[in-house]
Amino acid sequence: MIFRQLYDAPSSTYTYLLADKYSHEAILIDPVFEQAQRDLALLRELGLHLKLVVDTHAHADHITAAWLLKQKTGCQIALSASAGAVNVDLPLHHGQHFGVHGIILEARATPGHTNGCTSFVLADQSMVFTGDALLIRGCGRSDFQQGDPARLYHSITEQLFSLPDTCAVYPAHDYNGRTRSSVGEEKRFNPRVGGGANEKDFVHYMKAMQLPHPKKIDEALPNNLRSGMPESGRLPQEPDWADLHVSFAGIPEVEPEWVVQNQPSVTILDVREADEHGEPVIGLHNALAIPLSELRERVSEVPKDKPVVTLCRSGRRSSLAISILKSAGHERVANIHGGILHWHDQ
Ligand SMILES: N[C@@H](CCC(=O)N[C@@H](CS)C(=O)NCC(=O)O)C(=O)O
Ligand SMILES: [Fe+2]
Repeated sequence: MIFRQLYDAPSSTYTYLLADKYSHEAILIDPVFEQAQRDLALLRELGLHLKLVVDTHAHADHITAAWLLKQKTGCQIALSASAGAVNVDLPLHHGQHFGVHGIILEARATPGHTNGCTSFVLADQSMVFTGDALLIRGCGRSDFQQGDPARLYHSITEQLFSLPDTCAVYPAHDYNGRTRSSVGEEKRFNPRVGGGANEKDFVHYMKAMQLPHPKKIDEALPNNLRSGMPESGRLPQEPDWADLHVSFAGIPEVEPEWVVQNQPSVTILDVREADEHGEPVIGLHNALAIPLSELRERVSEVPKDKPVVTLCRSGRRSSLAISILKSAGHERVANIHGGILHWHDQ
């Protein structure tokens, strides 16, 4: 299985990518709206097809990217039926097995943080995605969204602690940068529910906690009850001057083929050194040549009337040119993906 743990720093949320290495079908668990472009870039670069997005619950602290990713890829949206959200293609019930070709997850209802909270157990029980039911050395709060500490206690001890001790625990958040735990570890060391704590111990602990409400709760909840569809029903605005994609490295890129067809409407900035200009680039007219080593000093020579696309031999140095141009106030910029090597291939 291909597995990645991705992080959204503003909400401390983990998104998980699970994909089958043979069928290339992929699942995303708990994707974050603002990170959809990053997730799509990773899928594209790994050659994966997103078939399913699934949230562990209706989050109160960030907006899910489920709807947005569906618009971009045609994937299906899964969520617990108890969450009561719309735009869900696959309403999940306790005990249900679901997934994609080569990856099967079991849905276990683990309410208590919210009443729709569901954990997802990988078929061989080597991993569990616990959402906010069980966090690393913690657990989700139970003071809003139909939260109920006694219910959460039973969810954790009966549905999660019954998994093998070796089962890796992957939560939806960690506020201290911890990435994974295991069922055995949490049974022993979880300060709220581990070490033989009984329901009373746990409930008193949870009731004594005083946490400020999540900053984005008023925006997040109504959006998440639409699976992340904005109230307007419209997709977020994206740059439309080019057929642009942003790489997982965060670099806006265009394909050489697009540049060949759109040369008059862009400035092509060739950042190779002077001694590299021997071989002509087939089909390239009127590039502005400024070597990368001189670009910071000479950036005012780059006209601002047109978008700028940057070029070098392999597309590496030209990607650094993008950040130099951006710091100089250029907004419409893109790297030519793969540089001259890829240009000649295309
Ligand atoms: N400071 C965070 C709030 C985080 C928060 O309340 N997180 C919820 C999960 S949605 C929780 O259960 N936290 C448990 C804890 O902090 O112990 C924000 O504003 O978003
Ligand atoms: Fe939550």
